[in-house]
Formats: sequence, structure tokens, C-alpha cells
Amino acid sequence: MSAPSIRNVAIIAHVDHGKTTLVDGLLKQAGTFRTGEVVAERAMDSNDLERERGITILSKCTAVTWKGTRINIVDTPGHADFGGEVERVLGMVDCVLLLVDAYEGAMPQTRFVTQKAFEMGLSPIVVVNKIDRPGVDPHDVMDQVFELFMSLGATDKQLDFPVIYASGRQGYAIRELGQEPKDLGPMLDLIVEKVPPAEGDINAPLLMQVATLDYDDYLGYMAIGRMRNGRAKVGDRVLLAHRDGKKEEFRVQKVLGFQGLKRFELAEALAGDIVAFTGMQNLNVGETITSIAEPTILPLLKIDAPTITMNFQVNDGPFAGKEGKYVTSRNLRERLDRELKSNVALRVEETAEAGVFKVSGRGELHLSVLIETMRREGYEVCVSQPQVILMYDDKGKIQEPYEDAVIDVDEAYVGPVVSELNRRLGVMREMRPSAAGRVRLEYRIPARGLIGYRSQFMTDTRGTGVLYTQFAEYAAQGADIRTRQNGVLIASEEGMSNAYGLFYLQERGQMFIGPNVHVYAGMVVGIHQRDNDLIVNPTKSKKLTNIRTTAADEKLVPAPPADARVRARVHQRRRARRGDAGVDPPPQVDPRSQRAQAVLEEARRSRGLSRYGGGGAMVSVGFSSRVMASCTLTPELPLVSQTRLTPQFLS
Ligand SMILES: Nc1nc2c(ncn2[C@@H]2O[C@H](COP(=O)(O)OP(=O)(O)OP(=O)(O)O)[C@@H](O)[C@H]2O)c(=O)[nH]1
Ligand SMILES: [Mg+2]
Repeated sequence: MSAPSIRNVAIIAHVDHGKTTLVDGLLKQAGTFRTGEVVAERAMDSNDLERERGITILSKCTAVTWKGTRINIVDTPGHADFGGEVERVLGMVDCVLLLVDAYEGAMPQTRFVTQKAFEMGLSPIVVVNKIDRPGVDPHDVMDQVFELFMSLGATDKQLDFPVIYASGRQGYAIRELGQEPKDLGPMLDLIVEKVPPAEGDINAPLLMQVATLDYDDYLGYMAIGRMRNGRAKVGDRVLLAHRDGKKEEFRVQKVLGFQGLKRFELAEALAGDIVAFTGMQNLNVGETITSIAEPTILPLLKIDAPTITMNFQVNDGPFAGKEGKYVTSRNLRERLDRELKSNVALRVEETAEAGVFKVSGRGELHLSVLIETMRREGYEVCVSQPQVILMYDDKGKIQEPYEDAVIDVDEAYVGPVVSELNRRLGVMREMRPSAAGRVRLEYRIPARGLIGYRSQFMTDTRGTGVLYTQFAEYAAQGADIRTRQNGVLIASEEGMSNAYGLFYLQERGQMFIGPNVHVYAGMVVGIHQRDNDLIVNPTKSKKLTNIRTTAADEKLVPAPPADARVRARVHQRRRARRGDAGVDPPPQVDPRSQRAQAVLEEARRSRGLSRYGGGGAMVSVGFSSRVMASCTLTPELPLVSQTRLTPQFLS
């Protein structure tokens, strides 16, 4: 027996192709909201970072009822770094809506998510989205999708995919081009018609795999997944098979279903539905909830391996412990353990050194979102520069990860972009005109060549370029990349920086700090224009004498620190990425102090603290809102430069 009135579907696409906006539209169409209820745009992007960045980070469930059929919808992130989030939810659904932006066409992540859907044996419904945009060519997009499906070895059934044309934002969908747009009803009808009814035997023993989890201070853990078989109601005793082999019996405290943005209590969970259970002591994604009498344990999810790694450790810089709530390495370990429960693509390993953890993820953004989240929660951590993860082939040769980069820029900026990518060992695969005076470039490039490139790309294209990158393969290691050689400016003594001191330093290079920042001796306060490091004093103030100062001297205004500029660029980039539309949320910057310090390897060694063997310097962004800047925007800064620092500067 199955539950014929349920459909389970996930929405997958390349980043920004309009998944979350379409979910808004479907919720409205199905009348999920009360009349007059104010609903935020992209309502499913509910966590702070998602709203600020305008991207989806976590997969989430919702549901609507359409003409008597319950449709469970899973929204997924489109950014390549969060690919693990797509992989972990595909097992819950019987079909995917593959969205393709009618303007951009099939993009690298379109390929990735389609491939994952095919691996699960799913047949997609293709949604050509954003057809309201001027200058779109839906026919061309259809050709691209067909080609993509062919190249991924689609079955006949998969090639015979249903298509619908839509504008999620304007809230309509049409089955044939040229039809009069009305609303999103046709899309919901198509889902009911084409998505196979959720199967599952209500009379078989209980079986569910945890696809996502949530934690609530009041309810505790919440295991969310699709009921494969059986039924369970509040009060039932069930078995939870943990991934380490341990088994936990628990009493179901609550059964929750989804509806719009809310969860509601269900009397009973039935095979086929997507539900949440509470009542267990411990929980990790991928574990099985099953019957005690007749247990079946499902294999854990298989997820692509990480490609980039960073070391995390407690902040041991001179100002350690001043701003964070959680500052010990035990705090750090517990936090990372908690993250591993749900962040399926993340890996954490202990290193030979106590309190230093090697944290690996799918890309810089994957890790920097974790760092930023931890910072907001009150953790004070130091992170090393991101490094790619190397592997060995069967002959023992070193292999490194390569990425595919797809770039869209105005013709005028092709020159600088191409020459920079060459320097970073990129190999051009394609270059063709795209819409209105823009050029589309495609590159294969070692992942290490991309580290820190985004900020430069934004500068080189005056914030108008679009850059997507995606893991492609492991292949033979390429040559060394020449890094830009600049030294750093290092503060000579502790004190408060002031406008006078900074004003006279700005000709030496680019400062990281503004006036009234508490600096310590040895803190890196800027980038030197030359290749050597320079010891400077940003705290130097004008000598007070009884000779009157000239009025001009009192009005010295140093240039804004690099930090503010970097932020402006991030803001610009976000706007650029949005392209056509969308009101950009203002960047929310934590008002707490901002400082970047580099503790250099040589000095560490001389203090008997050799930490990152051979890796050069550690970028410590001890609790600063420059985390993003330091991790992803400036890792190429010369923090790895050789230094002539003496240990007393690092007291
Ligand atoms: N013109 C037009 N713009 C749209 C449409 N749907 C979404 N957008 C815009 O596209 C941008 C991205 O929309 P999202 O819904 O966040 O895209 P997404 O696929 O959920 O993005 P990720 O979750 O980060 O992968 C926003 O600026 C939307 O306003 C549409 O139908 N037409
Ligand atoms: Mg989204």
C-alpha cells in the first residue's frame, strides 16, 4: 500500500537561477499564506547569512497542498561549495525540478546537480525560468539542456523530459511558449501529473533515513527525512542506528509535518511523507530510524570528497580572549563536532599538534561560511590560509584539484582577466561572445590558482564581472604559481593608532587599520609597497611643543583602510552577481574591532612553536569582521613572505 496523494520533489539548479524565488511563488499560489500576511522575499532563505548574502546555504523542506495533493518541496543551494547539501537530500524525493535560467543557460552547477539526480535514477522536469527577462532564447536553452542530458548518458525516459516555461518572480508558468501567462497553477498541475506518487508500504516495519537535522533548545534534536516504510506516532518506541554503529532506542515525542514556512504536529507519520521526529538523545545526518522488532539499517550517504583545507585553532594572538565567548580548544572541538552532524561535506581531523584542527570542505565559501557563523556565535579562532588537498595516483604521483571557471565580463576587461588567469595557470577552453558586448570565457585551472582570485577579479572588472567555479577533477600537479611579492607593515609598539601616524604611513603602502585601533607590537597593520617588511609606528602622535601647529596639520585624514575598500568590493560583487535585479541587502558588518595579524613562521619557530610546517604564515583573523576578507579575498597577500622579524615583536 502506498500513500497516493503525496509528491516529493526537490528544486535544483545553478546558483541564482531562481529556486528560492520560485518556492515563494509556489507557496503563494497554493494559498499557504493568510491574506494580507507579509512574507519576506526568498522566505526559505531563513538564516542570517543566507539573507545577507542572498544565497541559499542549507537545503530546506516545505510543503503545499494543491487540489488535495500534498506536495513536499525541498529547496537546495546552487552554489558549488554547497553541493553536499544537494547530495544529501536527493534520496528524499522522487523527482527534481531542474531550473535553468533562460538568460544564462546551462551552467557548471546545472551539470553537477543533473549528474547527481541521474545517479539517483531520477527523471527531471525541466523548468526554463526567468522567461520574463528581455533578450532570452528559451529554444537555445532547451538545446543546451538536451545536449547536457545526452552527455551525461541520460536514459530514454530522462531524455523525454517534461518542460515548463516560467517566471518564478512574476508568478506564472506556461506549458507552451506563446501561451497567455496566468499564474503558477500549471506548474503545480505538472508536478502532480509527472512526479510519481510517493511510494512506501504503510504496513511494513518503520524505515526512515535522516536527510537533514535541526536543533531546538526546547525540543532537542529533530530528525527530518522521508518515511520509506511503515508508520510511527507519538509515544512509539523506535530504534536509531547511529553512524558509529551504536544503537539508541527512543520514544517519539513529536511528529511534525511541513506546511509553508511552518511545522505542525501530526498524529502519525505515514510511509511516503517527509516528516520530522523528536525525542532522540543524539543525531547525525544519514542515520537510520527503524523499527525495534524488525530493523533495517540503510547505508550512509556517499558524498563527494572535500578539496580544500584550513587549520583551525584557538586564537593565541596577543589580544586573545578579549572579545570571544568561546575561546578554549575544547570549545572549538565541541563546535566542530556539532557542525559535523549536519554539514555532510565537511571533514575535521586532529593534527599532531594539540588544539589544532584540520578542517576540510568543498571550497573557500564552504569554509568561510562556517568561520563567519562561528564568529557570530562568539567563537574566537585562528585560521590558516586555505590549501588545496593533494592526492596520489596509483603510480604515486601527486595530483591536485582542478576547477572549471566560467566567466562573464565586458569586452573591455577581457585583457586583464586573461593575463591574470594565465599567471595562475588557467588554460582557456572556450571564449565566445555572450549577450550585449559581454564575453564568456571558460577555463580549467588548478584550484590553488583560484585562491584569493575573486577580489582581484572584482577589481579588474570594476565589479561587473561574474565568476563561477566548480570542482572538475584531480589531475597531475602543475607548475608553481608566481606570487606577488609585497612585504608587510608591522607595528613597532603597542598603543592606539592615530590619524597623524597613519597619515604619514600611507605612502608606504596600503593600511589595514584606521585611527583608534588598539595595536600590539608585531601586529601586521598593512601591506608594504616594496617586497620587504617594514616596521612602522601607527601610534606615533605629534609632539606637543609650545610652538603652535599649523591648522593644516590638524586636519590630516588618512585614506580609508583596506578593510573598508574590501568590503565595498564585496558589496559590489554581490550586486554584480544579482545582475538584473533584486534589491541588495546592505552589508551588515559587525561593529567589533577588526584586525588582521600575521604571525610569521620564522618567528614562531624561534619561539619553539613551529605550527604549520612549511606552510608559511598563519593568517589569524582573531574574531574580526574581516574574516571573509582574510580568508577569501586576500590570502595572496604576502603573509607568507619571508621575514626578518625578531621574536620580541611577537610578544
Ligand atoms: N527576472 C527574473 N529574475 C528572477 C526570477 N526568479 C528569481 N529572480 C532573481 O534572481 C536572483 C536569484 O534568485 P534566488 O531565488 O535567490 O535564486 P536561487 O536559485 O535560490 O539562488 P541560490 O539558492 O543561491 O542558488 C534574485 O535576484 C531574484 O530576484 C524570475 O523569474 N525572473
Ligand atoms: Mg536559493
